[in-house]
Formats: sequence, structure tokens, C-alpha cells
Amino acid sequence: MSASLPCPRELALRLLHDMLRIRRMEERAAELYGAGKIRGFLHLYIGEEAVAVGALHALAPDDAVIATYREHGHALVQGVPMNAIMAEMYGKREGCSHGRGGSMHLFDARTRFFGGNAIVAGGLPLTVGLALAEHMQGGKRIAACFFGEGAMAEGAFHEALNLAALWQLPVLFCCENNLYAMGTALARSQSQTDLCAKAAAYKVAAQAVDGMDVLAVHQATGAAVEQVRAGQGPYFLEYRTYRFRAHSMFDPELYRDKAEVEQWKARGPIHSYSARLKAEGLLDEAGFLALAAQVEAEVEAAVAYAEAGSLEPLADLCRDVYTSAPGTQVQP
Ligand SMILES: Cc1ncc(C[n+]2csc(CCOP(=O)(O)OP(=O)(O)O)c2C)c(N)n1
Repeated sequence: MSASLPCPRELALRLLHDMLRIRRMEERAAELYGAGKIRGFLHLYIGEEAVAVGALHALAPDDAVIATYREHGHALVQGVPMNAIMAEMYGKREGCSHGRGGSMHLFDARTRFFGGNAIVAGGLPLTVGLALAEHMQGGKRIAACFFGEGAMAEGAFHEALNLAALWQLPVLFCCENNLYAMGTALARSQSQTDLCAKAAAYKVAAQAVDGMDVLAVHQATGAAVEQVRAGQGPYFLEYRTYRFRAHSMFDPELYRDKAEVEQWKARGPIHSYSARLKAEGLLDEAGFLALAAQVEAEVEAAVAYAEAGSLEPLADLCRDVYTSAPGTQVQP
């Protein structure tokens, strides 16, 4: 352990490694999108990596995690193999959702990563349900939900916070406040811009954290998790962060100044944290390059895996499709 770092060396380096894995996987996904290999929607998390990495490393491996359509990083850190994520983005059968979900619907029950939700705020009630089940069964696992600040204008947010607080459920509400919901700035769509005040209105403990600082995220989340696991009810964390790329691949970004984006990029979570590790003597340039090479190899292996994967045959199109009338089958 370094004197001024709040975690052991191995974890300190793991945090950097995971941020690099997300960054490089997504940069490659963007290229593949341009090449027509990945289609449909693609929402990149680039710039926000410190949140998923710092927060998920503060949870136990069997805690439940739910996220939005900007969820590649959360799935990866929760333990979904990069191969299965890349194959899913390609729409291949070898993907974690068997190619039926695509980028927005990564899902893997084995690692307790319960999606990937395309509906804004849709993951919040699901998380409360997971926590309620755990609570009723007397377990100690908690359920964490990641969502954008845009979700806080939705009814589902209010219903979820109300019930989680009323029933004192083990939920960690992780708000990724990147300031914009698509092209709409927070102050243009919400009357109360103090997000912690909204959570506090439901008597949910709340705290804001610098979401560009992976160590701050990890520490604050760890303290919150301790309380939630001890049975003290839900906790709300606002991670102040910024997405460096467009909302999705179709977004001319007319709603924000380039200068603002550049200012946030200067505080980028990867380069600021690498600099900190170097200053602490935990990493040198050769070590950084070795880590980057390792990540590059993992990403290229995932791309090769996705390329070699198979598409679902047309005859299977209606498999797992349910109708409301019992006993009836959908004809292909
Ligand atoms: C219920 C619902 N309304 C609208 C949309 C369209 N939509 C997709 S993403 C988005 C913005 C959400 O912003 P935020 O929650 O802040 O998350 P971010 O994309 O910034 O991560 C909207 C309005 C949707 N998917 N679901």
C-alpha cells in the first residue's frame, strides 16, 4: 500500500486496468460501428469510466447490478467476458444475450448483471424488486442501479426511491450525472437541480462525489455499501461526471460548447489517475505501456471472437417469443 493511496497496490492498478479495458473496448466498438460491423444503437461511456470502475470494485461479486443502455463498462467490470460483450454488439449467437439484445441489452445472470435497459429509469423498479427479493429471503446481497440524471425526471425514479426507503431495502442508487440527457441540460428539464435533495425528500441518505476521480468514487461507494449492507436502508450517490463522446452514434452535439468538452477532457479519469499512480511510484511509463498492450490484445481477441461468431438462423427467429394466449405458438 502506498502511504497516500487508500487501497492496496493490486487494487490501485486493477482500477486503472479496468478503466483502460472499457476505454479501448469502446474506442474499437466505435470504429467497428463506422465499418458497419456493429449496427443499431451504440452509446459510449468514454469519459465516465471512473464511475463504473470505482463503484463496482466497492461491491461484492454477487451483488446484483442493473444499468442503462450505456452499460458496456458496467457489464465488463461486473465480470461479463469481453468476448461475450463484443459478440453481443455484433448481434452474434455467442453474445451474452445470444445476439438478441445488442449493445443496449447486455445481460448475464451468471455474474448477476441484470441488464442493460433501454427505457430511461426502467432499471430502477427492477433493482428495487431484486432488493425486495433478497430482503425477504434474509440474504446480505445488495442491488445497485446505475442511471443518468435524466432518469430523475421520470415517475419510476420517484416510485423506486419511495418504496426502497419505506421498506428499508438494500439498494444503492448510483446516479451518473453527466449534465445532459441526450441534448437537454439538467437545468432545462428539472426544477430541482440539487439531485441529493431529491433523494433526501424520500429520506434516502445521499452524497455527491467527484465522478472523474476513481479513488473518490471507490471510497464513497465503499462507505455507502457498508451502510446499505448493514441494513440501514437505501443510499443515493450522485457521481459528477461527463461523457466525452456524443450521446449515441447519431448526435451532432449542437447543445454544448467544444470548450466545455475540452475542459472536462483535461480532467479525464484515465490520464489523471495514471499520473497519480506515477507520482506515488506505483507505475512507470513502461508499466503503463505494458498494461495498454495487454488491453489491446484482449480487445483484438474479443473482436476476432465476435467476427468468428455465428448469426441465429431465420428458423429460430420466434424461439423464446411468447404470446398472451396460453398454448398458442407464434408462426415464423
Ligand atoms: C422512458 C424513455 N423516454 C425517453 C427515451 C429516449 N432517451 C434515450 S436516452 C435519453 C436521455 C437519458 O439521459 P440520462 O438519463 O441523463 O442518461 P445518459 O444518456 O446521459 O447516460 C432519452 C430521453 C427513452 N429511452 N426512454
